[in-house]
Amino acid sequence: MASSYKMTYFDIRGLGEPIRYLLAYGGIEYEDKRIAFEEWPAMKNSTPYGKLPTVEIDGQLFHQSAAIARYIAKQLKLTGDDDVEAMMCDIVVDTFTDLRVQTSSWFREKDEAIKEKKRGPLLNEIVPFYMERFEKELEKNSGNFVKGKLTWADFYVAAVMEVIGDMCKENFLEKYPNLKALNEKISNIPQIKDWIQKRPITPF
Ligand SMILES: N[C@@H](CCC(=O)N[C@@H](CS)C(=O)NCC(=O)O)C(=O)O
Repeated sequence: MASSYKMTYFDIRGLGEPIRYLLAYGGIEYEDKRIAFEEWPAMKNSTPYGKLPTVEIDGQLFHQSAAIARYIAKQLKLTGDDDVEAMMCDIVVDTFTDLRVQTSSWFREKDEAIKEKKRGPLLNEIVPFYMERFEKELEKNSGNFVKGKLTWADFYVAAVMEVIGDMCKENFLEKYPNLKALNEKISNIPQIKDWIQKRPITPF
């Protein structure tokens, strides 16, 4: 296990929160550096691909949130029991990312008229398309995504689902009981509960 972690991200939960959840779960100490949006333009070019989060592990700088989360999950034995289960975790995270990308692209739309026009299809077609399928996966796997086992896919979805709900100003959890139960299960893990209580309050 590495000995020093420094995460740099904006002062939001966003793509950083699954990483923060996993670090909290593992009891891994880290520096949670949050930069203001105004600081970002001057800093962007100093990051590997002009995006955050980045995580410095024992002095080495990494980017891509899912790769970082997967690495930490491996250290914590949260990638399932074999390569197939590890792939199943990736499939959940990548599929959830397909949904997340659509919601955040809608969220960032600057033209209010276009945004309003796209809100209906997003909430009434795209989100249910994914959520209904996630519900079935959870049902089939006794409440977790992969073979009834706790994996990083559960942490990832629990954290990011709240974020996309906040972006859309919709409480998705009320509509999808299996996802709600998963979210509660993860939120009630003592280390996560402790983190949620002390983390900065952010809009998403
Ligand atoms: N695939 C990347 C996406 C990173 C990403 O899009 N980060 C956004 C914040 S959530 C960002 O850095 N935006 C600032 C910019 O693009 O200038 C990851 O998962 O880390």
